[in-house]
Amino acid sequence: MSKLAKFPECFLWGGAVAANQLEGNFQADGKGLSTADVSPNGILSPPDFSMKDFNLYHEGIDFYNTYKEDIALFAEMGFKAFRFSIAWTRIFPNGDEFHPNEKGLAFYDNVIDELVKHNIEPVVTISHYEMPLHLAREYGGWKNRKVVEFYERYAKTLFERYHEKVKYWMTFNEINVLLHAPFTGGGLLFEDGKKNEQDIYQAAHHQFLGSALAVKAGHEINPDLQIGCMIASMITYPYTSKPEDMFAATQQDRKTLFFSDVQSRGYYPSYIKSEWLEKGIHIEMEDGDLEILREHTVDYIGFSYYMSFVASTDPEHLKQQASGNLLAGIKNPYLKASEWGWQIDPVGLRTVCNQLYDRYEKPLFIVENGLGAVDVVEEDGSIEDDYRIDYLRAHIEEMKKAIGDGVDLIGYTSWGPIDLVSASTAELKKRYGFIYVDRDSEGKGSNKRLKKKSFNWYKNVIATNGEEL
Ligand code: BGP
Repeated sequence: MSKLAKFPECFLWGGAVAANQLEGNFQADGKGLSTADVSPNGILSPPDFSMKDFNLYHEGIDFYNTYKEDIALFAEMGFKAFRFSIAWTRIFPNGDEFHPNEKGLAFYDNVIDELVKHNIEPVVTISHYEMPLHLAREYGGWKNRKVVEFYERYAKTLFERYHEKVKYWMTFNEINVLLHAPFTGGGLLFEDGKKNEQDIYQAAHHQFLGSALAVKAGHEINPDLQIGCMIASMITYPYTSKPEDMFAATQQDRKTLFFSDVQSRGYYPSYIKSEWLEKGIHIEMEDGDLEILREHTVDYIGFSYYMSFVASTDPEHLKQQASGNLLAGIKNPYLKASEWGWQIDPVGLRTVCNQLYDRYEKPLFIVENGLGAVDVVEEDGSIEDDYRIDYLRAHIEEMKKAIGDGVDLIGYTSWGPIDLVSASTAELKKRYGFIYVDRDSEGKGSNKRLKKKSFNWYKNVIATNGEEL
């Protein structure tokens, strides 16, 4: 690594959240029901339409009412950027309306103005793990081409309203979630409950179109906008140096890179066309679709990074399972894991940065990373989360090395700077924040905010632009 490696002066340090995991107030001011509102057991579980039971997503951490106080705390830490998502259903409650809900827009006007007031760059995810439930149930979700039009209208509404205040956008959070959790990723429901790849890839085509049309509209409205993709990066190592293991790792990586390949390069790679041919998958396209994909590629590559994965062709290795973000995998004997079994691999982040930059040669933005852990509040109210500091420090060190490798890295927004509802477990037990929220998985507690030890640590990281870790 070059000893001179430094974070650029304008590096976007901050944090990232998603509407459905913290706003609560799920029916306030005309908001419609979203797919997240009927996923009370987390993104990987099947939806429950009965809505009878308590659902923590409906309450979040009440950010809908506390955003001012919370943003003031982010400002105190020196945040340069704050990534959040807009709930589609606050703007278009059913998704297929012609006119947006002004009250929903008013909430985001306030959030954005509050950020701008504190000199925090707002970074907006247009769709983070949710869509109007009406579009899922009445239209079949993203497998229906009509949804492209609804999404385009929604995205345009946001660009028109916020293009002077918001420069950085992402079209879909972890777009590759569609393969692993098709209801969360695309509002897809299957009659027999079994995933159907034909529908999934058809929905992917529609999302790629929606994303490219959003890029087109955004750039027409304001050419300065930076509109990125966002993938859950899942770098895969071969378990051994056996050539077959290496090829298995390559194939597994393609499942993720397929999405950024299309969004960044603007065309379907030959490996996916071969796979579709082999599986008898046929994607319906209209004339002009491929031109749209080619002409409106993303400006930067956004990605989350929590862990790395392992591939093997040996059935014995396959038995050694580790859990993970969206996907379970094989245990890596060289790595320790979080309490939820996610394997901690800071060096993997450097490798991912290099892999993505080599492949696309576009700026990279790490928009999620962090450690989910159980935090304990001591009698004096302090929270000694040294484990979180260790995790973040190790990852930031590797980011610095990646910059030394020549990677153009523009920012880092760690996941959940304030505790919020977990996407996979739907609980408030797995916490990521620098700011503790006094609320438990049953929704009980004062909802008070407390600074963890990591609060001041991260504040100093930002103040020294990553020089003091
Ligand atoms: C990512 C999602 C986030 C987030 C994070 C942590 O995949 O984009 O929404 O929640 O993972 O996951 P979890 O909350 O399950 O620990």
